[in-house]
Amino acid sequence: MVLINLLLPCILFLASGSLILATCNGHQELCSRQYSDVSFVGAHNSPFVGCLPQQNQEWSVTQQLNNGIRFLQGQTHRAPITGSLNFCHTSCFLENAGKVTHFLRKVKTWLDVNPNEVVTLLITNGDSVPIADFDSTFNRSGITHYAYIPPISPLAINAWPTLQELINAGTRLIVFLDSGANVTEVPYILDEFEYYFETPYDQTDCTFSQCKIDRPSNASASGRMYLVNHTLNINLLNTGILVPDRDAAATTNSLASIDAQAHLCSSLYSRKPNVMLLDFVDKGDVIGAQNVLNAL
Ligand SMILES: *[C@@H]1O[C@H](CO)[C@@H](O)[C@H](O)[C@H]1NC(C)=O
Ligand SMILES: *[C@@H]1O[C@H](CO)[C@@H](O)[C@H](O)[C@H]1NC(C)=O
Ligand SMILES: *[C@@H]1O[C@H](CO)[C@@H](O)[C@H](O)[C@H]1NC(C)=O
Ligand SMILES: CC(=O)N[C@H]1CO[C@H](CO)[C@@H](O)[C@@H]1O
Repeated sequence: MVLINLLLPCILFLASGSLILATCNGHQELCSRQYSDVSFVGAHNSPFVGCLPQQNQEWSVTQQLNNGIRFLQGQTHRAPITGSLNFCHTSCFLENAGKVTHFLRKVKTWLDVNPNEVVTLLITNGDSVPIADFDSTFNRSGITHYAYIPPISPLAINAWPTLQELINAGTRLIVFLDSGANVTEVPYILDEFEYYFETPYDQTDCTFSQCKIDRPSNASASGRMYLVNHTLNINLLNTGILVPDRDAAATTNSLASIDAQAHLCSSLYSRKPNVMLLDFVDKGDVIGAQNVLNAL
């Protein structure tokens, strides 16, 4: 009896320690939720990091991940001369963030040391690069084995595994491509618009007073997850060229602003957004907003 009394604090300490460790994306409550029932704040143009007008983020991808961002979006193009698949903004002359392989290696290294985390990539295929080139790019980075392959494609919205199931299976990377996916050829690169609809981008209304379906055009909301472009642009020196509004980022990414648009969306579609896509995820309270969306 004395022995048990002596050991009890120790047992409780160890038990609470293991409870704390049993989390999925940082929260025990998320483990039993289906992937399609979890909301993420996403880094829009995650690879374009810096202080120039065409750059959308200030944290490197590893910093984004370290700070709780689990949804990374990026735009690819073929690099001139080398022909490699790179993350470039509109054109590789404007912004060239390097090879997709290098980016994927950083994500893979991060997944290696963070075994309870599920990460999503949304890649756009600006130059209609064949899907096999994406496959070889993924293979070269060593990340492919983490990618989730649905048992059937497309998977119904209510058929997604839970975060715990994805973690247990070691398939903690969900990959979407906006065009050119073909799961017969490459089973883990999923067609974004079979799974999601998106609200309009290039928004200049800082109140985000809409939550319209933009792509696919005429899509029905039912049966789809959805992504909200909560990114604010300004008209650069009245040239008509829209660039991310860096100065407003703290307000755009405040809990109040994200929450207000998410509420509008939820009221229209009777489901909360799956993704709120954001520029400058280092500004505002984006993880706070994600926690509110997930009712944590
Ligand atoms: C990528 O790796 C997989 C598994 O090893 C292989 O089946 C596939 O052919 C590879 N893709 C390319 C384009 O080399
Ligand atoms: C997908 O790939 C398969 C196998 O190569 C091919 O038969 C099919 O036509 C492709 N689908 C589309 C839509 O390109
Ligand atoms: C969308 O619906 C409108 C009205 O029904 C139709 O005119 C238009 O062609 C449709 N667009 C596409 C891409 O299907
Ligand atoms: C302005 C802008 O770039 N908007 C983005 C909205 O989100 C989708 C995600 O797929 C991107 O394709 C758009 O580029």
